[in-house]
Order: sequence, then structure tokens, then C-alpha cells
Amino acid sequence: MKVTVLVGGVGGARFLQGVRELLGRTSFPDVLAEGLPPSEHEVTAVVNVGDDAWMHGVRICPDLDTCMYTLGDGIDTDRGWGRRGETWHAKEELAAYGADPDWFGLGDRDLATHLIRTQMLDAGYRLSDITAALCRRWDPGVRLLPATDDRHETHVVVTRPIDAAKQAADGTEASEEKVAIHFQEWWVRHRAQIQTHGFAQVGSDDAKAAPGVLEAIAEADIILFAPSNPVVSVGAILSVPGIRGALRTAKAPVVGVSPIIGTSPLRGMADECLSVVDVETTPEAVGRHYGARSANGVLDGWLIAPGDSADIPGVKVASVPLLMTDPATTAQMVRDACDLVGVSYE
Ligand code: FO1
Repeated sequence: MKVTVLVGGVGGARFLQGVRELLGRTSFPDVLAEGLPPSEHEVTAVVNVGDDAWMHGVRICPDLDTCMYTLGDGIDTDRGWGRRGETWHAKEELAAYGADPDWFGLGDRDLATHLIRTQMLDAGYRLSDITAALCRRWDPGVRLLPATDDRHETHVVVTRPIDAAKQAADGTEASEEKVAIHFQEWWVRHRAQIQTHGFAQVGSDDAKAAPGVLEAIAEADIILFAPSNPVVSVGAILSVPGIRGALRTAKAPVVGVSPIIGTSPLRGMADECLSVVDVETTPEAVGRHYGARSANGVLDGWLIAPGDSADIPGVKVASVPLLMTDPATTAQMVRDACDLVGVSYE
């Protein structure tokens, strides 16, 4: 069986643990650690790269790393990102130099990943090759593919106050300005608590899907959307030219898992992101936002939580437990997704 999953960071990584629990370790020879029995299934995760950023001269890929560390048992489960057993000496030293940005922390262990990645990028390797190389250490048991090897960063258009010094230097009387800032600045520095007008992918005109992504979508037996942020995670993947079209013409059914239970996101700040794009924080509104494949959208099935309801024309909906408490519980969600569209996982 070939399974392709669109994922963001924390929620996506936990969902992949459930897929791996159900289907076993992937049989892709290049990602299978020596000596481990392969499964007869192939699982490919198409991972959001909209959060990626340059910080202190190194390339950060938060969602790829969160998936890699979570599946490789190296994640700090309390934070949901970065390494377990982390120390912060480099961060303290950077702060002592007054280095910018001072609102973003790179842990010492995590820094090694970014250093290797940056060296390989400098040497001309593609992000997809680099990810495969990093995964040889972490052995996630799932093929992790960046949605694109190209720059496809999410930027956020905000209105922010102009500080007095800048006002004086620019000779402006305006007290606020409309600017586009990197997603990480919006998310980590402002915690989304700033007047926001919209999201834009920077670089998407030229971006194309990374090697293997369109094939993984075209050849899949089932395609799943993890309960990741529908705007800045799955939405950013869908905005890579070619990916949406590949989903619309794929032979396999596409089933999404609602990241909203009742009117609350499972985690993260999905409600802030949804309100920016004028979508209500409900399973029905998010399902309609994705839309039915039979009506220019991308879904055939939609899993929502017990007690929730969603009427999405052209999309089969089922209510099943959606809390990803552990891999076994999450595996049941994956079974439910397969059952909804009649795909056998035995
Ligand atoms: N999130 C934070 O809230 N503060 C940080 O300083 C921070 C650093 C960081 C470093 C590497 C990395 O891979 C992720 C990091 N994150 C941090 C998480 C991340 O920025 C966001 O949670 C995601 O991009 C949103 O999905």
C-alpha cells in the first residue's frame, strides 16, 4: 500500500507516528535502517517548508526537523520542537553579543542539524537530498520529503507601530506601518497578537514540488491530510505550484483530519490563522475551505470529532475520536480514514 500524508510540525509528526504504528516502517530502501524488517507499505510525508527561515546564518526547517526528531525519538515532547536534553549555551552567547533576532532560540544540539544542513546547501545539495541524509541518522521509518526544494517561505502582512527612533530617522509622522514579516517573527515574536492582513508565499512563482512529491501523490492508494494548520501548514503545501493540481487528479481518495474540535484548534494558533483568511474555527468551515474534489477542492473524506457536525457537499464525513494521545490511538484515526473511503490497510 502506498500512503502519502501532507503534514506540518507537531500535529503532523504525531499523526505520522499513528501511520507508522498501523503500517509499520516504510519499505523505501534508502530510508530503512540496516537490519530492520521492511513493511510492505510505502509511507511518504510531504512536509511544509513555509516556516523555514535563515537565523544567525543557518537554515532552520522547523516542520521537517519536528517530524524527523519526533519519529526518530529525539524530540522534546514538552515543547513539541527541538531536541530532548537540550542546552542553550550558543543562545546565551549570541544574546551576550546582542545578536539579532533575540526572540528566536537555537538549542546547542539542534544547532548541529542546522549547521550540517547549511553546509550541504552551501555545497549545492537540494533540501530533499539533505533531508534524506539527515534521516539516515534519525531513521524515521517514513520517507520525509520537503514540499519543495525551492524558497517558499510564508510571510505575513501586518500593521505594526513605528518606534520613535525610526520615526525621527525617517522624518515620518506616521505612527504605524504595513509591512510583510517572516512567519516566524509573526508566530514566535508576536504570538500572532498583531493586526494581520494576510499571508503570502515568498518565492512561489518559481517554486516547484520537490523530487518524488508529485509521484507520491499520483501513485498513492490513499492521501491523508494530517490535522495540521490548514492555512500555514497544509495551505502552504497546497500553494506549491503543481501540488494542488496533482491532488485533484490523483487516482487515490484524499481524506483530511480536522485540526479543530468544537471551536478550538487541537494545538497551535490555527484560529488566528483562520480568522485572517476569513474562515470560521469549526470543522465544517475548515472542511469547506479545503472543499470537495468534485467541486474544485481537494477532499473526498473528512474526519471530525464525536459531537461535531459538518455538511460539506461532495465530501464523506465521519465522526471519530481525534485526540492523538499515543501512536496506538492515532493509528485508529488512520484506520477510520481508510474505512471512510473504502481503502483496505491489511
Ligand atoms: N518556537 C518558539 O516558540 N520559540 C523559539 O525560540 C523557537 C525556536 C525554534 C528553533 C528551531 C525549530 O525547529 C523550531 C523552533 N520553534 C520555536 C518552533 C517553531 O518556530 C514554530 O513552532 C513552528 O514553526 C510553527 O509550526
